[in-house]
Amino acid sequence: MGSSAPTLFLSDQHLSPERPQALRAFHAFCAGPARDAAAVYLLGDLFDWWIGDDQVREPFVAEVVRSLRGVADAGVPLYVAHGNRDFLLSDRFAQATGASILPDYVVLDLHGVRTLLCHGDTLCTDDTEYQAHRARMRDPAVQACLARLPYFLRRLIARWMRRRSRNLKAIKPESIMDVTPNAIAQAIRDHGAQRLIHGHTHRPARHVHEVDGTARERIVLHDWHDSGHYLAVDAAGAHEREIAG
Ligand SMILES: [Mn+2]
Repeated sequence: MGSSAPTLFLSDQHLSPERPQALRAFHAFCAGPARDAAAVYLLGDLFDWWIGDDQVREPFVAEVVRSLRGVADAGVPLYVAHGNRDFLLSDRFAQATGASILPDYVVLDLHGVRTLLCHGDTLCTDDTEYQAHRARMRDPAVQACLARLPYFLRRLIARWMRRRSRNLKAIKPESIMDVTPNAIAQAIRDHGAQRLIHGHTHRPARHVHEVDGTARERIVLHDWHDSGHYLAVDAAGAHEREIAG
């Protein structure tokens, strides 16, 4: 792998059997650009739902695991962050794919730019209802309880939660579901970051934030609703790329 190989960032594929186009684009990504990368960072919500690592029994998941394994076997370091949909991704998934699961915040030195990575949901601090739900779902006792339930029951709960989240989204003001400026400034300050890369909001854009008198860049990753998208960062800068399904 030459030092010129780009590092790739992507998020919000929301893979599920209902989204064959996103699945095709993701397999194309794994078979193509991912293999020539210096590293690949999946920044959350790779799956539209994840009810435990025994979900690999679903055929579409088995195929995704195989594709990811191909990337890892090609010698490309592979990292996966939890999203708000797939926060139960765990050790067995990591072992099967060869990926490492990331903590909520990660700092990288990318060609001299101190870069902070996260999914993005922790930055939506105005949505107090969601943050309370998130804290509940991250409680190890709650997760242990869930893990003891039979598969079909977890699947039903996940379906019910997705419907509930859709209904809540319909009645919440748009602004509440976006990241809040204070949370961005705080995260940048806490990690001494020059650049922040995140997904989650499905509002792809590049922003400049002035924090403590210095301009910092914030790149919001594209979701995979229409086609596949990733960000390629090399010594020359950060570039948006598209991959068809
Ligand atoms: Mn998300």
